[in-house]
Amino acid sequence: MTERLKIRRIATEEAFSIPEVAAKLGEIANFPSRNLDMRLMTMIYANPGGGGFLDGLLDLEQERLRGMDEHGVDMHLLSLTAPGVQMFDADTALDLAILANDRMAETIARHPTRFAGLASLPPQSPKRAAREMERAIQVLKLNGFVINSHTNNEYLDNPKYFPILETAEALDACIYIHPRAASDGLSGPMFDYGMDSALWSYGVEVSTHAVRMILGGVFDRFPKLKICLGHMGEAVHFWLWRIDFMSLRSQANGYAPKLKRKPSDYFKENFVITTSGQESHLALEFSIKALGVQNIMWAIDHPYQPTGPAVTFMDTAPVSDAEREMLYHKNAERIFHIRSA
Ligand code: 1DF
Ligand code: MN
Repeated sequence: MTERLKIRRIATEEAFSIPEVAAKLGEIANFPSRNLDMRLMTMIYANPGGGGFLDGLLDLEQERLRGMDEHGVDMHLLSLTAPGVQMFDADTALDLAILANDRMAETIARHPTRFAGLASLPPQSPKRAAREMERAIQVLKLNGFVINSHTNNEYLDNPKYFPILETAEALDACIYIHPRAASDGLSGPMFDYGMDSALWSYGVEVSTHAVRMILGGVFDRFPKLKICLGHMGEAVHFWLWRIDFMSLRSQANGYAPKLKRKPSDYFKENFVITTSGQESHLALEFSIKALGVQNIMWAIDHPYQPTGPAVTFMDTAPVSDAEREMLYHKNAERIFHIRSA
């Protein structure tokens, strides 16, 4: 192992899949569609080489653990890779979420110091999703939830999803809103130049999702709800001053419900962020100043991002030792209820 700082490293946006989900995504990828997720799905699930990612997604206990050891990564907080079960019909989505959650829990049970996990759920059926959420936390002892942004072009400010938000709040379990490609209404200009996925559309999609939830009053209704955003908060905090200012006008015009607080207050209290796939010290420094170091967690985004540079990024970040401990593991332990080592 390369000489590294001795510190517990918990990586918080680490993707995996199971063969059953991969096979179903392969079927979908073969349908003709203009949905923006299709390019990535075809590359990974309907391509003999799996786009170079499928092996890494399906492997939990071989190369993944070896790579973690090599780079001093103690734990992966696992999540079923995007788009999760959100492109399936409701019954398939529920069945596959349950299967993926069970598999993840079995893996965690075999390696309780190496893995923790965010449970999947089928937003397509919010009431059944809520029951699986309770099982995931209370029976499987998982650590929170992942939702891969929109479902059939709808967002979590839609009241049909309130059973999911209410359940997450009641369980004190954070929902990680992970990207998928931009919904149909946002996707038009994203088909060119490779803008369809992580390069641009993922951030537009998830930042839009977060702003919809804030402006729609979700956090007045669920004041203890915690949402996690990857990719350095999808840059939402860069916009807070402008959103605060402009939201006064949109509320006065009756375009948006009257909020109890400023949009920025909700972002600072109801959101936490991770550094996945955004290895810029400048962006990290800004985020610490804007949001407080207690709200930021380290992530790699395995297998889509390489581990070594993600570790070097945080090992060399211009922060104090105490701040590095928070970024690398203490915040994740608190927010995702991971036992401290
Ligand atoms: C990619 C990036 C794919 C992220 C992902 O899941 C993903 C990519 C399908 O680079 O194609 O989770 N990401 O979070 O940045
Ligand atoms: Mn990711």
